[in-house]
Amino acid sequence: MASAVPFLEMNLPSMQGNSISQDRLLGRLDELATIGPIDGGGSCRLALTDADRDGRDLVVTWMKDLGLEVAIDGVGNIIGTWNVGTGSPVMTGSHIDTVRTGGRFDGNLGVIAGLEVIETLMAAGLTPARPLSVGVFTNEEGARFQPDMLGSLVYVGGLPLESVLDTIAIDGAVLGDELQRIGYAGSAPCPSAAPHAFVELHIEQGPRLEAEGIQIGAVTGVQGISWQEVTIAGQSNHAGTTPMSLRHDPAYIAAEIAVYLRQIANEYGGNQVCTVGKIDLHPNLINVVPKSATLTLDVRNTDEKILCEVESKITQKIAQLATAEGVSISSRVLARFEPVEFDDQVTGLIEDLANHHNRSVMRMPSGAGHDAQMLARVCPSSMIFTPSVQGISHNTAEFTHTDDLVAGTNILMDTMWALAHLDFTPQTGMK
Ligand code: HGY
Ligand code: MN
Ligand code: MN
Repeated sequence: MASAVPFLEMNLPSMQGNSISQDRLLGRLDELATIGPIDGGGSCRLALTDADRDGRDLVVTWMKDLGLEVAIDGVGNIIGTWNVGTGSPVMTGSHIDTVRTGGRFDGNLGVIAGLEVIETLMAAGLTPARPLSVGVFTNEEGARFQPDMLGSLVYVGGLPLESVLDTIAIDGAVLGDELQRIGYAGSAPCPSAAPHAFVELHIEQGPRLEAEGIQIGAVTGVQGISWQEVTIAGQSNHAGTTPMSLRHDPAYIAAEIAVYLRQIANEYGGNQVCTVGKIDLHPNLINVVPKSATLTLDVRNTDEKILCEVESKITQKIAQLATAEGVSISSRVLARFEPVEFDDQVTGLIEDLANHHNRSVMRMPSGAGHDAQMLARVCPSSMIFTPSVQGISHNTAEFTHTDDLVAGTNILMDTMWALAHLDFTPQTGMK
């Protein structure tokens, strides 16, 4: 059901001839991309590294230049608020931490577009009925610390801050120490008070919008995510002298697991995806049958029941492989989030506003995890997607056309304005 938003009565900013500034939007995206630069024009700003700190400092400067109230909470989330109007804020935002081979739009667009919306409204002398906030959430990617969306999960009370501060990174660093080291162990309370509503602008990071020739995604929810780390312990031995029949080879089992994940994803089809993204062998030498192999499994589906079924089959298969090879297996859960449904009223509003902006639009679930899926636990939330060229992301070749960036940000502006003037009876199950 789309929203029946009385646009004419709302006098949306775009209806008063206001558009965001393309030059300012692109200028900030370019400037942020220069922090943690890597070949190919992307960035590497793993959460709470020096590069992440430098990116944070830049965004905080932008927020302060806009006169926003800047709050930093105990897990390093940065919230910039334009404190006008009354009541709880309409919030937008995303993340600026990246994967190791990050593009220039993933997360960054959502933060910079939020600032652009506020700056445009200020310049137009338009004051919303509610405060507007822009969030920069810590460790959305989950590349250095797990789980992903860690900062927004703490922000909504999904994980206690104390337990999170002891999280160990893939490089051995401790999350709380890193927050202190980069100067982002803030004092603002978390969990924080729930916003009135939350809407996130993000690139799709997949091929669907481009393939279907659609300009805007009105996102209906986020698929379920299951991350685990599997450690296989075998017998280290000489590569040249050890007969194949006597081997207990963790690398071989790791490879078998990777092959099985591809097989089961193909067997289930549909939205099922399975990825082995990280394999570490020890001692990782050409002439040594490894002592151990540690690998990560990323398994996702929009349907929780199917996701559980796939997880269970993977667990059984790993046990069979281990027994046959005479290796031992241990595993730990790194992240487990059930599928999330966004508030249909907010998704409907986005759909209507896309039409109002003469942009083709379709409803779709998100394949990637996002901070919005955590905010959806405490307030009506949804997302606006812009197309990704060739569906590429988590890759420096990530690209979205300027026209789509500008249209997405203008729709974000009208959505935030409308949300500031709408009172919601939350529809989705708030946790
Ligand atoms: O893994 C994800 O879906 C997101 O990029 N954190
Ligand atoms: Mn992202
Ligand atoms: Mn990402």
